[in-house]
Amino acid sequence: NSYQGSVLWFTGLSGAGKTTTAQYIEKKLREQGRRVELLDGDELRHTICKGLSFSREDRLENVKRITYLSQLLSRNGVDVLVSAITPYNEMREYARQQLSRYVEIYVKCPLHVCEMRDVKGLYAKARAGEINHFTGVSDPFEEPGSPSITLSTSTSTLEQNGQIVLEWLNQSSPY
Ligand code: GGZ
Repeated sequence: NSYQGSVLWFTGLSGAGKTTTAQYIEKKLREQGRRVELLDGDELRHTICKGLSFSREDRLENVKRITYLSQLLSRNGVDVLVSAITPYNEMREYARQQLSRYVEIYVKCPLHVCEMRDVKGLYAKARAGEINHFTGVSDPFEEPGSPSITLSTSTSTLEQNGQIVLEWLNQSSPY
């Protein structure tokens, strides 16, 4: 089997909806009979990325490990969905260079909306100074310059965004 999986890389602020969107697409792709794996930055930080901080250096290391896992899976025909903030252009360029079927999906949502949602209460903690280097508050997020797809989670529904990605995939042969 020479099918090469794609790597759908969801980048964006904490709380923008990366994981929720990725989970939705994961389910749809699985229903199409594809083999799919979702790699969630926040989850991997409890296992193979345990102990890494949120310094620029450690974030890059985090992304390198996720990229490596994505390589192993995708070359064996698994479609990979990555959900990780990936705040620096340098990191996204690294992933793009390493992965032959890299699809960058910018999950766009204004900071004030992420902050209003504050699903995990992390923004409040960051504002209170309890979390240092928090992306968007006390650490940078460089806007992706040329994503394959941009999704707006503040103005579109989950279903609409899912549809955009699935249609994009259908149109990009040989996917
Ligand atoms: C950003 C942080 C931080 C800091 C903890 N900055 O929304 P979440 O909670 O579930 O996902 C975020 C996750 C970020 O890990 P990533 O591996 O995606 O980041 S990166 O790609 O930059 O390596 C957030 C939580 O961890 N979190 N502290 N300081 N997000």
